[in-house]
Amino acid sequence: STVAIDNQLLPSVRNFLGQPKRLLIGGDWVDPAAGETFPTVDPATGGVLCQVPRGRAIDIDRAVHAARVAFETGPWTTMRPNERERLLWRIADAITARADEFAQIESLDNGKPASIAKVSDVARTADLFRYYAGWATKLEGSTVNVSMTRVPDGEFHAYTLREAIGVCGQIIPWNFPMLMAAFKLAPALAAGNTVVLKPAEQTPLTALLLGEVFLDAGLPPGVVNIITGFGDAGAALAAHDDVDKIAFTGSTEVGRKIVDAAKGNLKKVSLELGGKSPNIVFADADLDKAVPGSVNAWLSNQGQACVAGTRLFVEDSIFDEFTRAVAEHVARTKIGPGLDPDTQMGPLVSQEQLDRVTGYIDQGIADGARVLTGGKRWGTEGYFVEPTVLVDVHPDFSVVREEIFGPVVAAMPFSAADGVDEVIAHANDTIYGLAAGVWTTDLSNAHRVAKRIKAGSVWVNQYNASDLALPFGGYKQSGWGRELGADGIALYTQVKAVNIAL
Ligand code: TXE
Repeated sequence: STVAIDNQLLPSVRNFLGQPKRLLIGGDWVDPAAGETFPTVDPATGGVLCQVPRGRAIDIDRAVHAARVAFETGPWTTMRPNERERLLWRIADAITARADEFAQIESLDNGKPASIAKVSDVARTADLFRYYAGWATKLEGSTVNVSMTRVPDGEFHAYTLREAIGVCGQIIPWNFPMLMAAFKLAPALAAGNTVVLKPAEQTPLTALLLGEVFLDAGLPPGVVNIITGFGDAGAALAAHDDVDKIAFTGSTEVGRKIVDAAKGNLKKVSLELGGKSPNIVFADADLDKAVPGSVNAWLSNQGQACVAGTRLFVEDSIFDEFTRAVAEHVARTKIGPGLDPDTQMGPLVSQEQLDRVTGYIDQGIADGARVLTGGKRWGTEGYFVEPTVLVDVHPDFSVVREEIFGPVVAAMPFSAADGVDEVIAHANDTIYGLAAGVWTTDLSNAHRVAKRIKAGSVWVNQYNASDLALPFGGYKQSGWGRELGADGIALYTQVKAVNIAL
């Protein structure tokens, strides 16, 4: 079998894997123009799960055309907002009803434990559609007191309208394939946009299943189009002159290419990019919570999280004790295929990521880092890596400076003798600014650090517990714009000012 733990597969999943896959364009499942396919693999074994259509620029063009027609001719854009709201709820309910199926497919394609995918990725995807469904009926402008209108003189009545942007391109990464698609789809749809979605080549499957759900729920043709393929398809979408907005989550390197590609028609751009987030533990922290919490900070999702707290700063007086406890905690992690119900940590997504992550570990060791636990590939089959704790690292090491995107943390001691200046300087010494964690029982300390950290999200006495109502995005080279919450709606709407001479 190509699938680890084959006997765990749901019949619906087996059936889905066996069906031929197509692109979703204009409400129909169609073959790519050039007829090409590519394999998607189970990262627990390296075996091929199924073939997926390889969309090219020509298919992106067909999809953009379908999205344009859907945007300009309705019924999507002329539909009453409360009908759009109900449709988004139907989508969420269908996702919830098929949660086990989504979780298994996500697990097979990405490697993450299905048990976690179900309560996290799948549940939060449904939550997102419900959350943004509520926004559909609450997109309001304001009346504005216009006392400074000069020409012509007289009386004025002015107001703003919040309107959809139009055709939105959305390029999705492989670490949270379904959830990252939902981050972008739910607000775009609530605001009445139409979409061309390009999932990551490593993990195209849950997007295709979402396409089924959209059609079943009655989403009009062309409102969401799904083109599976590689970076060339993403590049064509980012450069397309009839796309009004491009949203991207992925590497900072490709983020820069998106900005360049978008220049042609100056489409709106939002970016959620890499990170190298600091997680700061003060000696007064509740260590029973800070140890598992700091492990979750960098090990969650096999370490493949843009927010991962991979620079662990620990106050010097507790450094040895704390890092030893972290190492003991992670050494107990149950590693295995995602479909095994006992698995706590699955494989990395691909051979490329396995090579990349083990390369970083080897470089760290060559630079002089000491391995407290882990340090190498796990097993001989699939793309597993041991959870790895590195100490004796210098701020110049690549393991401290660069995003590794695997289960690797670099721990460093700091002195709080003169307050928080030292640790703040180290924490902010990065090109990134996505997230940060602070562990302390001193309330003033917590607020002081939260204020001085240059990052889009700061977590105090917890790590990773975000909320769909809270804005999420990066300072510095971690991105442009904020997804989720009210800010997420702002990314998919534009404001029109109307000024009337009475
Ligand atoms: O990402 P890419 P990769 C980081 C992480 C990881 C590294 C490399 O450090 O190790 O990036 O991963 C599409 N124009 N993150 O190479 O290439 C691609 O098809 C338009 C952080 O897999 O950025 C996929 O759909 N699109 C991150 C998406 O971009 C292009 C999540 C992401 O792939 C394109 C993932 C192009 N020229 C990786 N080239 C996060 N922020 O969470 C590729 N793509």
